[in-house]
Amino acid sequence: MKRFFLMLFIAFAVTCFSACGKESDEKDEPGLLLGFSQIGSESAWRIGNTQDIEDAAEKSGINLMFENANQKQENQIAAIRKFIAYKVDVIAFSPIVEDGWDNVLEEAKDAGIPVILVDRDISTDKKGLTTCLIGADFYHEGYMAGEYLIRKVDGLGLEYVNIVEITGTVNSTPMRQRQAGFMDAISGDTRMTVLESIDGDFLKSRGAENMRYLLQTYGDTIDVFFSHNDEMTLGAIPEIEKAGFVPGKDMIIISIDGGQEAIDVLKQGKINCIVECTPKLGKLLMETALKLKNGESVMDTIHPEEQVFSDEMDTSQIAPRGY
Ligand code: GZL
Repeated sequence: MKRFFLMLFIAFAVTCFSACGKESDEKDEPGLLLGFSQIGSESAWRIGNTQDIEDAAEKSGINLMFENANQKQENQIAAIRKFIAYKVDVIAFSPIVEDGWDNVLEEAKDAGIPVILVDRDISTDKKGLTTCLIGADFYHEGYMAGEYLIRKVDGLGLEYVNIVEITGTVNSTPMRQRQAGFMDAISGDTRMTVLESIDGDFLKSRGAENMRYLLQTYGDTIDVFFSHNDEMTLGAIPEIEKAGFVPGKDMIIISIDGGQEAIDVLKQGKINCIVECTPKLGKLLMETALKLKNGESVMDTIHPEEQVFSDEMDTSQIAPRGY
């Protein structure tokens, strides 16, 4: 009988230890660690993008190491090196400009850490530095802006229009491609003249400053204002009003992003068209990071769905934007 109880105790002890072993293994099995370098907080779009990525990481149980570069490329490069040192599973970042990433991305490649581009692209001759780009088709955004302008000019029966453009950060993907798409869309239309294109760096303050300069230079000859993002548009509109012009009437205003503040101004008739550029890339990013960690293949480029909001529709029906 004693032997029976001894065997029972041994069996019980073995079970406990193996279960503890499993529990401690499970505790030791960490979730995916994702390092993300964000450009900064320059716009409602960027702030919405950050929030969406943080929410998506929490929902998917992914550990997010987040670094805000405060609009400096050198801070993004330092963040990527930090992620390499921490041996994260996946690196993701939104490159503030397209050039200057080869060295640090070679280091990530040598460390065997896959890199996902979020929002913006890089320019490189080297192969295999990144696995995937998750972001808008900026060329198509610019092209849709140009197509809207052609429809608007047709509808107003205008024989010619003078255009001013305030661009986003020079050498950034959205700046390059939005400008290319817009200019390609209007290039065959002899009614269109671009008076000047000026860098606003996606900043509200620069939108105001540049519009002051353009109004002082071209005055009431400006018929159209094409802006690469809502922040600059919202900075420019008070300057247009101070100069005695009615935005959306005396000047056709076309913007890009589609944040709530700008949509509300569209509803007031002070902006004529906003091409959507969704900041909600978090879910796509987490899905892609998990696929890479599991050794699954991913698409080279993932473009989210986007639409155009304009005075051609009943703008009162536009749903809350969430950013
Ligand atoms: C576009 C994004 C741009 C936004 C701006 O995807 O990179 O940067 O249009 C933001 O508002 O600053």
